[in-house]
Formats: sequence, structure tokens, C-alpha cells
Amino acid sequence: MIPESHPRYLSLKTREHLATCAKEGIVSLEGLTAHGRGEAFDYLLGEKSSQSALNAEKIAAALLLNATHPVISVNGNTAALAAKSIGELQQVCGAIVEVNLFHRTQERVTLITHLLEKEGVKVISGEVSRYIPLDHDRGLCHHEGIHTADVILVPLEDGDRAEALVRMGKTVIAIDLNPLSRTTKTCTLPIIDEVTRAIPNITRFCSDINRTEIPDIITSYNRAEFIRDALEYIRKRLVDVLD
Ligand code: PTJ
Repeated sequence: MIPESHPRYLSLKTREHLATCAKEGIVSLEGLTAHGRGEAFDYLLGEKSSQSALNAEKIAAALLLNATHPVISVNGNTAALAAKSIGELQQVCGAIVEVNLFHRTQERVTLITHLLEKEGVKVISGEVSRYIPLDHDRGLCHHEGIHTADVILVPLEDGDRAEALVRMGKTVIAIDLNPLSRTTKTCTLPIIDEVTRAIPNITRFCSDINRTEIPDIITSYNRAEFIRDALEYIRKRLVDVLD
């Protein structure tokens, strides 16, 4: 039992929830270690959305609204942490939601799909094929989902697939707390923020955005700036601690 008075209550509750989801098979054991890496970066980033991350989230909203075939790719960690908010984002941007796993088994796909559906998400189903040129199972996807997507949101991605999707000509929006990851460095738009903050922020921007602003928003950004901002933010925090 974690006391609410504990200074790290939220973090401990999240860990407890992910451990439960791992026991149920929703989150992979590797997903628990990936969460630990994310937590470490979030600690360095002050555990809040920076202005730079909010700017990226607004651009992500504009890209999703402007897309002809937007897709949200969901893995075990993302489903465990953010199933309900994925449903809310799907409502406002009309994206197809597809379960795409690194540690893929049919049992996990089914468990994650059920969790998402319980929270109101409509999940694409049917046959998958190796449409993404990768020799691991993240290459398997739906023809009318990731294969056809023009804009794809990929929370907690691995670098291989982000790279492959960019090579396929897709606009890849990544949510990844690690400003140095291959995903962050190779995607089209990096959102360096925690997934449970990032997705509701994108949803809010989708609702608030003035449609006439979209063309300007989606043509005037530079991936490297978001990486620089995050690293500079961390540097300043570290220097301030020492002062
Ligand atoms: O469910 P599966 O089988 O598809 O597996 C999912 C994992 C996450 C295990 C798989 O995609 C993986 O191995 O990912 P990586 O390569 O460890 O990358 C995950 C990235 O997400 C790392 O850079 C972490 O820093 C980051 N991350 C972890 N937790 C969060 C996060 N970013 C945003 N929000 C988080 N909560």
C-alpha cells in the first residue's frame, strides 16, 4: 500500500500499475525497463511539459488534423498508461488506432485491443502483413492502418521503425522523453514529453486550433530545435542545482 503522503506518490502508483499490467501480459517485461529510462529523463526534464514540448504538441495537432489518413500506433506501455486519452484524441482528430508491438504475440495484441476498446477506442482489426521493411515483428501492420498512413503518431517508439516509416515517406510524430534517442533524432517531429501529458495536450490543441492557422503551423518547424531546447533545459536545471 503506497501512502498518498509519499512525495513520489504518482510515480510509485504508475510503477505499481505498470507492474500489474506486466503480470497481465499487457506490458512486456522489457517495457518496464523502458519506463525506467523514461522516468530518468522525465526527472531531468522537471516532470512537466516545457514550452518547447507544448509547441511541438500544437504542431502535432495541426499535422493530425491536416492529414488525410492519420494513424496512432499503440504499444503495451502506451495502452497501459494512456488508453483513455488515446480514445479522446481519436475522437477529435479521427485517427485510426493500430496496435503495433515489438514483442508481438497474438495474445498481447488481443489483451491490448480489449483494454483500448474498454476505454472507448476504436481499434483497427484484420490481417497484418510485413509492409514495413524490418526483420522484427514491428514490421507487421494493417494495410488500411500504418501502411496507408500519411501522418503517424508513435509514442515510445524504437528507432528502427521510426527510421523505416520516415523512409517510407510518412510524417512521423514521436513521443519520447529521451532527447538523444534514435527515434527523436530520425522522426519528423519529436515531442520530448511524457506520454500521459503529451496526448491530452495534443487533444486540447486539436480542439482549440484555428483551422486557418494550420498551413503556417505545419510548415514552420525544425526538429533539431526541439532537441536543442530539451538538452538546454536539462543543462540549465543541472547548473541551477549546483548553484
Ligand atoms: O509493447 P511492446 O512489445 O511494443 O514494447 C514496447 C517497448 C517500449 C518495450 C519498446 O517499444 C522498446 O523497447 O522501446 P525503447 O527502444 O526502449 O524506447 C522507448 C523510449 O520511450 C525510450 O527512449 C524511453 O526513454 C521512452 N519512454 C519511456 N517511458 C516513457 C517514454 N517516453 C514518453 N513517456 C513515457 N512514459
